[in-house]
This record gives sequence, structure tokens and C-alpha cells, in this order.
Amino acid sequence: MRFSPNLRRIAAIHDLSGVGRTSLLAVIPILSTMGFNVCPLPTAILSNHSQYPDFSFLDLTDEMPKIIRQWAQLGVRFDAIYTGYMGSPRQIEIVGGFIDDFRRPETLIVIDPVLGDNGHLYSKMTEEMVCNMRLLAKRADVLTPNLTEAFALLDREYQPECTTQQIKDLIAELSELGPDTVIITGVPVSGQSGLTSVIARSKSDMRTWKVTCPYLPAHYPGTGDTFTSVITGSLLQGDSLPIALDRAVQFILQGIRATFGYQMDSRDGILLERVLPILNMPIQSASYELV
Ligand code: PXL
Repeated sequence: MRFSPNLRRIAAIHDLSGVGRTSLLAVIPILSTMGFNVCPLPTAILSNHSQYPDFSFLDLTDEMPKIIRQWAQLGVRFDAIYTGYMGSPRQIEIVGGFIDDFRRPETLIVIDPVLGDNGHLYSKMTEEMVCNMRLLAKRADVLTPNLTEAFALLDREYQPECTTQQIKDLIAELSELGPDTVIITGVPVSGQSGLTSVIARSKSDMRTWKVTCPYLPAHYPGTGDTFTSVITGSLLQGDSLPIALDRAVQFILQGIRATFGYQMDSRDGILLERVLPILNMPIQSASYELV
């Protein structure tokens, strides 16, 4: 009898930033801990993420087609393709082609349209990057913008105060671009500055889910990457959408709680190393609601 390890494989298309616990430095540990074989296709190498005032930046656009060609020759198959921070507009087109060539009917395509936060685009994110990201988003099964990115993808002016109905309308419009499931993160809860929420809906299900959690007054880069990594692993493990939302929100909250008590430079991100083992524990209590 031959046993197979049955490890599932995820192509992770993000930058590698040495300091700050963003992108691949969150994606790889989280999805490895959740039991997946992560294959990085790096988009750029940075000394540290771009929310520090200075950083070095090596654009890997020219290297990516070579890596992809080699993977095609090896006949590598992926159970999921998960994309995040892109380094150039042409790179986004290359990634679109990679998805078209490597996706099989059962491959989960997760696109985190990393463009900005708190109403502003990150440095290096131009209008052309936003346009190309909009085209890439069409290929997603699961799209996970924060509120800033949701407005940017729809070419609308950022509006931080939204009613639940306005968020539902944003989700519907983003779904029309193509994705089956849209999850909007970092949605303020109106009238309650101590709370934040994520709201999500799948086209194939009429229900809209909301998970609310306490908002701690600190900004940690990389929490979006951490969130979408847990969502990807959880959905691949067979969780329902609301359970995946709960797992991701609770994990971020535990990470922030593990970090907040120290007087650390918040640009270093959350103390991921302290909380990774939680990913293999059963979910403590689900708090999702229908809205
Ligand atoms: O966490 C998103 C992200 C990813 N990669 C780089 C970034 C950021 C956010 O600042 O700068 C390089």
C-alpha cells in the first residue's frame, strides 16, 4: 500500500519584505502552520515594508515569467493561488496570465488587492496599479479588500462612515466585477469607536455575514495579510465562510492583544510567532451574525 502525504499546495504571490511582518513573512508561517505546502512566487524584495519612511526595493517583474515557466515544466499543480502586494503594473498582467494557465476547476483563487489603508494608497501604488488590480480582481473566487481598497477598486472617493446597507452595495458592485465571495475588512461600527468589523457575502448565497471585534487604538502593518492568509487556509480546510471569518478575526485579535501591552514600534507588526499555535486549536466561540 502506498501512502500519500496529501499536503495541499498554495502558490503565494506577494513581496518579501525583510522587516515588518507583512506579506510572505505572514503568509508562509500561517499557511505552513495550517498544514499547507506554500510555494512563494515573490513579486519584489524589500528591506522592510513601505510604511517605513525608507526602504530598498528590488522589482522581480522580469524574474517572474522564468519562475512560472519552470513551474510549468515541472508540472506543478496548485490547490490555491493567493495573491497580494504587487510591484509593478506589468507584474499584475503576468499574474493574471499565471492564474489563467494554472487554475483548474477546483483551484481556489484568493486575491487580496493590496493598494492602501486608512483612506490612502501606499507609496508606489499608482492609478495604473489600481486599474490593473481591478482587472486582476475579476479572476478571484475570494476578494478581500479593506474599505480603502474597496472604494479604490470601484473608482469612488473614500468614505469612512458607511451604513451596513452601503457596505452591502459595495460588496454587490465588487461581486459584479467577477468574484464569487467578497470580504470587506476594517469596517468601522457606526457610533461605536471601540469596535471594528468585517462584512462578507458569496454570490451563491443570499446571506451577508458580519463579525465584530474590539478595536484597539494601534495600527499594525501586515494584519490584512494575516487575515487573508487565515481565510485562505480555513476555506481550504473546508470551513464555511462565517467560520473562516470568525477564525481570522479572532486570530488577529489574539495577535494584537499579544503585542499591544509591549511598548514596541507598531511598524514591526504583531507578534505572530507568539500566536501561531492558536491556528491549530479548535475555534473557541463563533460570534458571526447575519446582517
Ligand atoms: O501589508 C501589506 C503590504 C505588503 N507589502 C508591502 C507593504 C504593505 C503595506 O504597507 O508595504 C511591501
